[in-house]
Amino acid sequence: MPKVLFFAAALFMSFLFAVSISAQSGNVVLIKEREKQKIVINDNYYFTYIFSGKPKIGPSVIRISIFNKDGSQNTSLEILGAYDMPQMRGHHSSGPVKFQKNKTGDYLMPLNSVMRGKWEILLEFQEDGENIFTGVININI
Ligand SMILES: [Cu+2]
Repeated sequence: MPKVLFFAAALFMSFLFAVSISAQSGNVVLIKEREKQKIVINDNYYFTYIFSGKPKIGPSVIRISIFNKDGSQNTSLEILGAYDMPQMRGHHSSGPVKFQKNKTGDYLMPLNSVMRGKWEILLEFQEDGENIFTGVININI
């Protein structure tokens, strides 16, 4: 029974996330910057990302570092992530996952790519519970 509840909750959460993303789909930024390049969140913050190794089938990790405009590190924001294959949407969806902060203040999310092809990673940055930036990174496995 708890397992059923868990799945129901997970489904509901992914539904909510999908709704919240699509409601502002006009504002989803296509992130073209590559690993380690600066990506502007707003006037106050920017971030960089890096993968643990080359994208390939199997588990990996995306690591994000957030910076204030003066270049100092910021650890006060929250990041939600979700990944999926756009050509078979929903089949390997991770659902929304909260990035976990590590000791050095970077934000981590595990990825698990189970097939070759195009994958998208959706990122939502929040400040005090409010969405301040939504972006998508496309990768080829
Ligand atoms: Cu697939």
